[in-house]
Amino acid sequence: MNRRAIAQGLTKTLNASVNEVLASSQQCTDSSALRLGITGAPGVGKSSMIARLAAYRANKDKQLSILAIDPSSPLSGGSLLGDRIRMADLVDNPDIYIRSLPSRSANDGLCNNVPALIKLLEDADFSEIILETVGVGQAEYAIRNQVDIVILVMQPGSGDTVQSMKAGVVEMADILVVNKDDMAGADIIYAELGEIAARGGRLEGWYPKVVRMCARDGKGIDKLSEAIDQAVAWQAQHRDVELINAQRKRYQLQSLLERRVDELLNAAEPQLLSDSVADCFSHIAGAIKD
Ligand SMILES: Nc1nc2c(ncn2[C@@H]2O[C@H](COP(=O)(O)OP(=O)(O)O)[C@@H](O)[C@H]2O)c(=O)[nH]1
Ligand SMILES: [Mg+2]
Repeated sequence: MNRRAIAQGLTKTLNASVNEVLASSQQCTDSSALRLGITGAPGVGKSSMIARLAAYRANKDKQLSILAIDPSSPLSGGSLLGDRIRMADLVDNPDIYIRSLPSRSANDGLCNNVPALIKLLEDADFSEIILETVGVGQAEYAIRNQVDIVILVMQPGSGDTVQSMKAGVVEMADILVVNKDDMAGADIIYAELGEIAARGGRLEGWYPKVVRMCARDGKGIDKLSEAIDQAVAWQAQHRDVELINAQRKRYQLQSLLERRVDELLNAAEPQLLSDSVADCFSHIAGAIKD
């Protein structure tokens, strides 16, 4: 893997303007790479879990990349993952590429040009691409259509965690993880998630797997990896590739349009706003294509 080229490509793509993305006219749709989305509140152990998972799943025939879109992620700070696992463990792994990205640039909790960033990694022949997003509600919805499998990570002991999660966030996951199994209260949240999973997931016929693990010492990572393989096998039989591609395209289209409208509004203010809303609207709508 050419880390330098990948790093430069990612930076360029991250900063690409709407027009540059359009000009590249790449189809950011389904491919052979497996896309895993890992989400959950800050501090539940997403980064720690990803480090374990990546080390467990990567090998010379299966290279893996990680995009961490998490402003609070220690990935960006240097010392990755708390006490036991260090960034160095992954950085030294020839089969893993990690990049952390600022989420400031997009308003949905992801960053700009996520579809094109993923496409770049797919073209670089990674077999698996892991996206870490901070659990702010919006990002879960934004990520859902960009990945094949959504993994929601939770931890015990935060009281009424499951009930208090925004409706739909838990239901949207394909795999539910109770991390920090070493902490008190893990049984309770595990049972709660089991009940939710039994109702069925976002894909009809798929009942989300519930996995408990401890990212700190790695216990249970084999179960998580197994759950991913089961979800992949199930999806291979049941997924509607045309629908998935349409949803991915729609997301990309919508985020490019939103950015373009933002750009135009910023450029036109404040004079523009002295007109009626209808006039402003026609002005912006007309300018979108220019
Ligand atoms: N007790 C315990 N702590 C953990 C476990 N996994 C992660 N942590 C700690 O939780 C904190 C947040 O972890 P991090 O991976 O950065 O969480 P993220 O914000 O979700 O990416 C760190 O101090 C980790 O060492 C675990 O399984 N058990
Ligand atoms: Mg993190």
